[in-house]
Amino acid sequence: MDEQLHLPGSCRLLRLPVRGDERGKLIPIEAADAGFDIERVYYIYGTPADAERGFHAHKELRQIAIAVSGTCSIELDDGREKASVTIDHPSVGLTIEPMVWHVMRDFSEDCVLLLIASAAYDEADYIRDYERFLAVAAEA
Ligand code: T46
Repeated sequence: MDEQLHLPGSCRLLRLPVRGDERGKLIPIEAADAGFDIERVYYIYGTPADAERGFHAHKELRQIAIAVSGTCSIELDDGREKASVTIDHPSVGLTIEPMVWHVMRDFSEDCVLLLIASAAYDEADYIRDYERFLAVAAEA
């Protein structure tokens, strides 16, 4: 995997390694590629086009988001700068680092958004209040 452009909070776009032949394509993701020990995988699908998800930051969780089907956009905000990234191919991963407020929107009807995560689900790791997020980010 390699990185491409500057994004808030040290988030990165990753080009995932496509192993393709006449039978189709396969993309392996190992912990060494992810940059963290993979503890959880989940996916989001069936999202209405006008729905917005996220609206939180994680204190410690590291994640990689991959649109394994379809497209969506992810807004990233580290409290100082914002950027919106459209992910639209199974060979592209977007890292979502700790203390990055993120909002997912513009889901295509066929979007399946795969998340690879560094820890088990823990509601205590979420900051869901934007003003609190800004205050914590300002202290960092
Ligand atoms: C994130 C973005 C990208 C679980 O029970 N286990 C899980 O592993 C997750 C991720 C969620 N849940 C439950 C908690 C809620 O009752 O599933 C429900 C929906 O979760 P949430 O409203 O947090 O979904 P999103 O799409 O706003 O956020 C999710 C992840 O929660 C979050 O960590 O970074 O996707």
